[in-house]
Amino acid sequence: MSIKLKTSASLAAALTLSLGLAFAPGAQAAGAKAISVKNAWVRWLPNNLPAAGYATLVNASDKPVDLVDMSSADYGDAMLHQTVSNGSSQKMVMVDKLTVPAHGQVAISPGGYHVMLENAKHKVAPGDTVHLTLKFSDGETLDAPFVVKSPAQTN
Ligand SMILES: [Cu+2]
Repeated sequence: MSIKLKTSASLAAALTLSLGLAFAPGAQAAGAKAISVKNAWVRWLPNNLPAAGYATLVNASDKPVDLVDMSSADYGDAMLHQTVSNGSSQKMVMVDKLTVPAHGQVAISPGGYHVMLENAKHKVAPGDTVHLTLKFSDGETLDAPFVVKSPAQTN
């Protein structure tokens, strides 16, 4: 009888332990960020002309997430623009939000979207790294490093 009790106590302890282990990865996933940034770079232009930031936003979660705001420690103004073709001419329009689809990605890339970077707060040159703070609709904030490239390094 005493042996049987001891066994069931061990079994209960083992069950508790395995449940604890089973829940651990879920807890980590809940704390992980939905959005990650890859291939982030800036096309630098001389003479204090506005620079353009490009990146791919990847959403690992099962819900769409919107990029809703951005700022930069290195530029006074950072705005999301879209290049729109209108027959033979092109113009830039402001973009209020950019949706990153669930388990998908969206490219901020030449000819489509760009982050307009104006009023550099200090001298920025090719080879530097600048930072953008990206804010998302799920409350997430990402500080993303962008590699600065000269026009000759890009296409
Ligand atoms: Cu622009």
